[in-house]
Amino acid sequence: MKKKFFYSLLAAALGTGLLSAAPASAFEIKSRDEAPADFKNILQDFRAFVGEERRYLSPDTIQAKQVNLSDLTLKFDYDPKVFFIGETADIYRDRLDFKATTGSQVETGQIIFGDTSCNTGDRSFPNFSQFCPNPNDALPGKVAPYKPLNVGDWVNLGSFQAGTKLDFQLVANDINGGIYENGVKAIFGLDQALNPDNLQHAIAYYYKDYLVLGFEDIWGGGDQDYNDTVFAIDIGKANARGAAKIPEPSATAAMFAIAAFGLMKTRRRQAVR
Ligand SMILES: [Ca+2]
Ligand SMILES: [Ca+2]
Ligand SMILES: [Ca+2]
Repeated sequence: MKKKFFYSLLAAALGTGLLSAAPASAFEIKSRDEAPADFKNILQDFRAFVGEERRYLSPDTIQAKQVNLSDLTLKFDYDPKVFFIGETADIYRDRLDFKATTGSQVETGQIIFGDTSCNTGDRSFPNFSQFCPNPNDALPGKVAPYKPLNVGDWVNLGSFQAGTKLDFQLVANDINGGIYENGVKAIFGLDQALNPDNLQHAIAYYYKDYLVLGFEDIWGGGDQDYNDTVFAIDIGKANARGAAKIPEPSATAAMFAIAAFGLMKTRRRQAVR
């Protein structure tokens, strides 16, 4: 009897299109509680890489933090993991995609996070506003991966062999229909030369064997705060240490430098007032 009732419910749901709205997700999004201990222990530190909405970064800083593409090529076999850190996107809700190239084999168009907005429901997370100054409510009818994220939500990208090139793309405001300029969709990658506006849209930091990437989601660069979507990648200690590190005295110094940008901005604001 119970089974019959279930199937009639199922049929009704299918009939109304309720169930067909659920998209297939390539990756299972897990919570920070399920994250490896190494990550959980330093999760609070990562807020320094988000920084303020519309923070000022000098052109030199932006250029110095250009992603070194060779760092994304695995030197050792590994299961890379991607952790959502935060965002400062106000109206836009971006989508993060993953691409892997192993020899001539290309896996492309895989959605990691369909809505890289911070979840308003995560406000009780310590220092939430420093990770997420502009959180958003879920859009009606959307299910994972098209739902806002909690800080530290993550996916395991799967097993990849040495020589695999990892790549990430940000599809600006995709869930709201995307952004178009002269009919060209705003999809920004790590390689500036391949971006439709020919501008740099990502900056990179190393922190304790994690590669942290921050994206600028505005066509033409906009406010250039490069924190509209921020995520950390675990490429494995061996890969991270084998990578040609981005010139930076130390991660701690980088964090202080970022904090200083925030401070300068605050002072400027106070001066204006
Ligand atoms: Ca922003
Ligand atoms: Ca937001
Ligand atoms: Ca921005």
